[in-house]
Amino acid sequence: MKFIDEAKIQVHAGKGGDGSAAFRREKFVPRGGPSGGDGGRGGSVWAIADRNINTLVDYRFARIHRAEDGDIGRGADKYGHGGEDIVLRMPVGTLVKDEDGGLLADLAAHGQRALLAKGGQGGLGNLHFKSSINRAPRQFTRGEPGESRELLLELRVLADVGLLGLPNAGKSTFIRAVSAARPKVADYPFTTLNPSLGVVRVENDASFVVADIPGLIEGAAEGAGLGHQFLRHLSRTRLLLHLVDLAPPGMEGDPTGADLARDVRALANELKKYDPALYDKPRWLVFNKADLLSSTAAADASARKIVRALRWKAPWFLISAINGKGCRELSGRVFQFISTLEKKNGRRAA
Ligand SMILES: Nc1nc2c(ncn2[C@@H]2O[C@H](COP(=O)(O)OP(=O)(O)OP(=O)(O)O)[C@@H](O)[C@H]2O)c(=O)[nH]1
Ligand SMILES: [Mg+2]
Repeated sequence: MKFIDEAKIQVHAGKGGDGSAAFRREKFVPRGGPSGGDGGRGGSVWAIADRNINTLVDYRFARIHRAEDGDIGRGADKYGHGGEDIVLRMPVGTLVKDEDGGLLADLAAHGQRALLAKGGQGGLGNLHFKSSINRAPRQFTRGEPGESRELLLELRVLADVGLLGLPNAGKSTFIRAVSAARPKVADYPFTTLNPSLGVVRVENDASFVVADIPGLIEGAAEGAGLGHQFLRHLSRTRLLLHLVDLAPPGMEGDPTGADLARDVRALANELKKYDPALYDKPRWLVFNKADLLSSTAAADASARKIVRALRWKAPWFLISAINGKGCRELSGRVFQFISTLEKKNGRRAA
């Protein structure tokens, strides 16, 4: 299972400006010769690897990238201005492929550049066509078109945050609430069969990556449910969000929250069985489906009971993934947490 962030874009380089077919017409220059300058070169489209960008999410919104055309040549020996190049900043590690999947560029290191679409050459002005037998050429050439391409950008990404929880806890719903990813959501267990990623955008240049994985159940280490092999996708995350359904069917009459607390412990145990390092990762509790309780106060009281029963020391949150309530605040806190870690330890090598 590969986690791949991808985007399809179009790049269009600028057309070269046409050459000019002008003649000198100055007062004191009788029988002026050809004076048409060349057209300017069209702008090219480049990619550059930038370590400050970590996802391709921007390219899923802004798909078409066009560089300027070159100016046409003018009389009086004037050359047209070249069109401005554009440079697209992409995460380090981005692979640029053409429509057929052929690799055009591998932006492996910060600062590496690749030409994606070359600007058209400017046309030649009639200046160039003057010869001993033709002193007044009217010839000029047109600018060449710039290259145009459909490209596929691919980036292997590592998830910063992993979602953990029983089947139906609302993991996929949560990822839909906070990212553009659209994993399947349904009211039966084990809807998610394969892990998938969502890129959560906090502000303009600030984002992090969340992994949605299948539900985990007690006994997974022994093969119950979908087993626990998929937990390997969480091994390089920095934070786990443990989603808990506050109102699972059949547990409505659980005033002390004892059963839910027990479930939280059971899943934590499964983590430990898979890999003690996973168990030791920072883990936050996220109580979901607050909307199913009679009021926010009632949901908050339920959550507090569980927190108390667990003697939970780490952060915890109350959300409603289905209507997005509390999700922004949670994403903000997650982002803060991850960026603080990054400042301390440096960015994780991919
Ligand atoms: N009322 C309510 N329902 C929710 C909320 N979040 C999720 N659900 C519902 O709970 C059911 C399960 O949601 P999913 O997002 O598929 O749960 P999951 O944790 O991804 O489940 P698996 O992939 O099977 O492990 C769906 O019917 C959702 O609509 C919520 O905040 N409130
Ligand atoms: Mg799911």
